[in-house]
Amino acid sequence: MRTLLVNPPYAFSEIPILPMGISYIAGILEHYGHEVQILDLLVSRYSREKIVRKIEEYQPDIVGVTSVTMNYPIASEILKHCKSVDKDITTVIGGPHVTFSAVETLNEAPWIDIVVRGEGEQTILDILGGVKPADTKGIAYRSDGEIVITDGRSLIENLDEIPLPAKHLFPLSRYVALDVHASVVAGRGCPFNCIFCVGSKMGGRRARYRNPRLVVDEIEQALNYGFKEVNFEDDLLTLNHKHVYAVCDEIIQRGLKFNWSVFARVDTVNLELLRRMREAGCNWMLYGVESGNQQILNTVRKKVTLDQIREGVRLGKEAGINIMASFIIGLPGETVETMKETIEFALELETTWGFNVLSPFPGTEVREKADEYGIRILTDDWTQYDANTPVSRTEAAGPAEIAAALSRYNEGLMQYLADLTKEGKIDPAEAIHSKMRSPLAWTLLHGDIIEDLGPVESNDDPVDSLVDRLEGIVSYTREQIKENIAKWVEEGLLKYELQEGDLIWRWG
Ligand code: B12
Ligand code: SF4
Repeated sequence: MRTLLVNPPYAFSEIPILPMGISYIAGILEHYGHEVQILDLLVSRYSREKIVRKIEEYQPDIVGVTSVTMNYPIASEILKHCKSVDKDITTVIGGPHVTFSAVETLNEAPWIDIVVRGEGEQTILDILGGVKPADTKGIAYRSDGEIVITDGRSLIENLDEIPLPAKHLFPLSRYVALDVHASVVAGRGCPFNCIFCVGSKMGGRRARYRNPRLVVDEIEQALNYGFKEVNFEDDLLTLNHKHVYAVCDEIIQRGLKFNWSVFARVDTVNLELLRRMREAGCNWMLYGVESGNQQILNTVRKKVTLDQIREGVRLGKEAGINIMASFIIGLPGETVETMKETIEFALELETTWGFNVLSPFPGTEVREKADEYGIRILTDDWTQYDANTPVSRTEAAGPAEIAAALSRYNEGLMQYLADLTKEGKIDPAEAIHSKMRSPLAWTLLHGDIIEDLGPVESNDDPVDSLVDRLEGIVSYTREQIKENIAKWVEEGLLKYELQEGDLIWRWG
């Protein structure tokens, strides 16, 4: 049985990261001797032709795709294209969006055969192993035109039994050229249940942890691939201090020097822990702060106080870790006044901040009980559920008020960064944690520009020859292009060979 896993595209602004979900799925398939390939449409141009070509070449029995809400429509379209080439291919979709909208998905997309709900490692093995759908836990499928939802699958008890995610099956040089971090998951689950999040519903409310040695093995592997930074993708790495110390000690003992970042809650840290994290290389921590209004924090069940937030930020700074405070606007009870309080609070924290707009994703309590929370959902156009576009409103704050607040947040952040830069305290690019990692790499990858070049006339220097050609194609200065191309060639990310005197370039 051959499986093709497809990584669907989404916007550069959301940070193109090598996805952990299908890496884990690919890892377990490979481990159990199944043939598996990845078609990565995030770091290359998306086209129907490319999908068709891949299906014709590889002839998979199963195609699986992952998605979050905002790229569910394109993920579904990918499976539609696959089915149109070969109707016998079994099409499978997983990830947080479809986990909580399995029936809707199968109703609206007749080309999707199976929805995998929740963790997918054992489920995909069952599907490939020929277990009858009715006996396969954690899926939804059609039987005689009826949608069947099977029993839920228990969460994997011992995460160390799962093989390492198969990052090597992805086009790694492209991710390294983008200068994005490598993802590592040290544990799964979160005991909290904030009403706008499905994190704890996906990973469970009892957190499970991986052996720190395996975690750091995976980090070493990523560093060997050329990644320079790591982000722990755990919902809440800082929950279990013993585990965090063990991971940090392992990093320190092995003498690994790299920067890493985490998501955290302000009430799960103390100075000693943060200092150890800093010592082990943690240089950014993203706190889910959400709002500067206590009533809203209480309503969304954040279970922290404004004073705890102040203290958490202060401790992070004292430990020498850059803090990103993450806010959501448009939460239940939001008014023009509370949005003003939030910006004042963000400024008071004297740190960088990021802001999202509430996206009531399927499976969240705020969507399921929208009326109770005074939230009106304005659209089910999933492409707008990017958490930057207002798709819902409160009684007192609609899209116009939310958009106005967003631009005030933006201006406030820019002003704050400008002040710090003026005082020589920060490098602004570093300060925004450089969401825009390598836009040139993105332009080249996203447009398949290198692939489409064909033979490049060779002059004395291969790098110069490529720069000559690219100068007319991308809108960057010659210096910017040359600096990047030279670096990528040196790192082996971009390669060339001579064919009849011309250069043929490709990503390594
Ligand atoms: C790390 C993380 C990020 C990282 C990395 C994202 C990435 N693409 O890898 C960053 C910070 C970049 C990020 C960005 C965003 N994120 Co995010 N993120 C997470 C987080 C905390 C962990 C995800 C993770 O790596 N989990 C570990 C892996 C192993 O689990 P998994 O992906 O769920 O995969 C398993 C199953 O779902 C299933 N599965 C998944 N795909 C497939 C496919 C097949 C074929 C099969 C069989 C099974 C299967 O099997 C996998 C293994 O068990 C989750 C919270 C959570 N716990 O889910 C939020 C979460 C996924 N993010 C969310 C959101 C909203 C976003 C953004 C839109 C950000 C924003 N603007 O707010 C962007 C979207 C980018 C994108 N396309 O993914 C939401 C998604 C909700 C939704 N329904 O859309 C979540 C659930 C948090 C929340 N708010 O509730 N995110
Ligand atoms: S927002 Fe963070 S703390 Fe709240 S449920 Fe989600 S992962 Fe847990």
